[in-house]
Amino acid sequence: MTDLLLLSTPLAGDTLPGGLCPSLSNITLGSYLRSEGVAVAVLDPSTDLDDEGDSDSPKALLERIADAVLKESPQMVGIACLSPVEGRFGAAMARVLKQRNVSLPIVLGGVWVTACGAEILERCPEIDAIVAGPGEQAALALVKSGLQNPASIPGLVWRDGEKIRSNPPAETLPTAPPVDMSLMRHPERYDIFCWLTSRGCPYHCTFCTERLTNPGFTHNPIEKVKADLEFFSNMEKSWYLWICDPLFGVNRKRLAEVCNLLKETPMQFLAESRVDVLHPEDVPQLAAAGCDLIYFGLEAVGHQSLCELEKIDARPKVHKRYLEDARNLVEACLKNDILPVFGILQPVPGDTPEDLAFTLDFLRELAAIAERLGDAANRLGPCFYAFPLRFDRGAPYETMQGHLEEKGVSATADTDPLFDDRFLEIASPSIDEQTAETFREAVRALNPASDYVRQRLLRSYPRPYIEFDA
Ligand code: B12
Ligand code: SF4
Repeated sequence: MTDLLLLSTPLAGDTLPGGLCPSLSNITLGSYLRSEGVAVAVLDPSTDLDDEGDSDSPKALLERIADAVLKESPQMVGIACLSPVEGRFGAAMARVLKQRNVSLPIVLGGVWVTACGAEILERCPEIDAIVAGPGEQAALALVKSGLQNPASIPGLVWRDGEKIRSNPPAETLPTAPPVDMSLMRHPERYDIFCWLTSRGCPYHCTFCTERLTNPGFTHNPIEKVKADLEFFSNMEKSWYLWICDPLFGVNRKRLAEVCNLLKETPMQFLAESRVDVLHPEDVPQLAAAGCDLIYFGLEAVGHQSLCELEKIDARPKVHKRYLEDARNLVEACLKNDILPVFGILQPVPGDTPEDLAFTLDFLRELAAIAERLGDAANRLGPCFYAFPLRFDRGAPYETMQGHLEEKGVSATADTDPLFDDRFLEIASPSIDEQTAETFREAVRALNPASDYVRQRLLRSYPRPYIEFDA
């Protein structure tokens, strides 16, 4: 009998580039619950359904997933929702499951629902409860007592007659058990594994929701890191690791320890960091450990833009160092055969055409480093991902409405204020939507055209989620 079945959002079919990757939220939660003796199962529709129905419509796919869920007669179903796209799947799935079995409890958890639990319950009668914040203790309590004593479950958002109540969230557990590979029914079908060696981030950028589920910054015990890597290394198929610690490399001693462990594995990996956190001197050991790509959340270049995002403080010398760090890291990465990839979120509130021109000049300068290095750049050049700035629920920007109005900012109009992704549309009176898109195109045009670089980028892409109507 399954006490709790954790369901993952299905990924788009294999006509798209990019690989399959299991839900880290479900694997983390499932590993903890198994270690506590709970009968937990993870169902990933991307790998675990039978092969028929490859060309399902979203509606038919939901029915097929419901067949697979109900066949296992779980006591409860949990759905991880880290962003609105997973929330839309969660809402649609709950509706179909409840139509087929009205007494099956359905609980949602994850970063996105943490920010809007009460609204989800108001809108979706098929969802029984939400877990806000870290989910381990809540899921354990839910498995033990179901929804009979909701006030005792940490982080639970629940219905009490006509009212919606919220319990204080649990604290992040100081330690986590190793990844339990047996939770994946077909580990050989995955290509990429998202994995963390630490949780949280000491910074507080205005657009970022990192603190919602991880208010503190903690390293996973090195024994867990070691045990996970041993599991991965014993697999027949070698996955590509996406190390998604928000700030990989913040502690240099720890970085060296993790790199020494990674070096012993056959896996290649990418890591994510900031230009003012990772030291160029640490790049060679990352390369020796199997790193072939580093993603830097550069986000912006000009002083006003970086201060606006609270990426840096207002001191000019900090800004100067930020740019210098970016230059040095491009050079170190290229020389060590690591592809440096920079995320750019400009235009940001208050930007002017001069801010955007300044950024483009700087990014051109970064691109020119590859030309200057010639053969020493290992056929690589820096890559730039230009995204519109997201206004995610629960990010500091949510509480800064007056500030945004003052800067002349407007966001994309919500057709559905709960389930729609929300982006910055007009950054300031002098930057309209068209100027913003023209800027992003100019940034993307700086990317190396080579197929060699493209292949390296594609290797690290998880396929996008399938879209469902909430
Ligand atoms: C891994 C990851 C991904 C992976 C997810 C797939 C995978 N294989 O797991 C990929 C690369 C696909 C991805 C994509 C995206 N991501 Co992402 N991603 C992350 C990342 C780095 C880690 C998430 C994670 O697994 N954490 C570890 C687990 C254990 O923590 P957790 O999910 O919070 O789970 C805990 C609790 O929330 C809770 N819980 C979670 N699920 C459940 C379920 C139940 C039933 C219960 C009881 C509890 C529970 O318990 C868990 C244990 O404590 C986070 C940042 C972060 N550090 O969290 C960003 C993050 C979640 N992503 C984010 C974003 C914006 C995106 C994208 C929109 C990016 C984009 N531009 O496309 C897309 C979303 C998809 C889309 N197309 O729209 C934002 C979300 C912002 C928001 N609130 O909406 C985050 C927070 C990054 C950030 N700081 O801004 N992402
Ligand atoms: S954007 Fe990066 S550096 Fe800023 S708070 Fe989020 S995780 Fe930390």
